[in-house]
Amino acid sequence: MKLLSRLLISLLLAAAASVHAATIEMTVNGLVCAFCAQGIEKQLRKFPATADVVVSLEHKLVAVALKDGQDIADAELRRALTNAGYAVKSIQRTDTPIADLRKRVKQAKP
Ligand SMILES: [Cu+2]
Repeated sequence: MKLLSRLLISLLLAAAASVHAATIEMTVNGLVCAFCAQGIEKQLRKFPATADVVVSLEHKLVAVALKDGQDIADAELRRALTNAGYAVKSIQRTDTPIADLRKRVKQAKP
């Protein structure tokens, strides 16, 4: 019985996690300096759904943490980055906490 309820709880947690992505990870070309990174971060923080932003030049990574239950449409993300002068190569929604991404880009080279 204990095992069954534990199984049920883990299934529920897995279902809840898949419903809303916490993080949007984007691969962006054209990032060359810290000034680019700052500009992108500023653009993305304008979205009301943005909770946090991580930009890594080395990894060509731009990540946005979303506020609970909120989202930003792909078209809006592309528009913001294209207007700032960068090319979005991919947009991926993940459950990776932004703190983990921040740690990953600080530690590892791509
Ligand atoms: Cu730059």
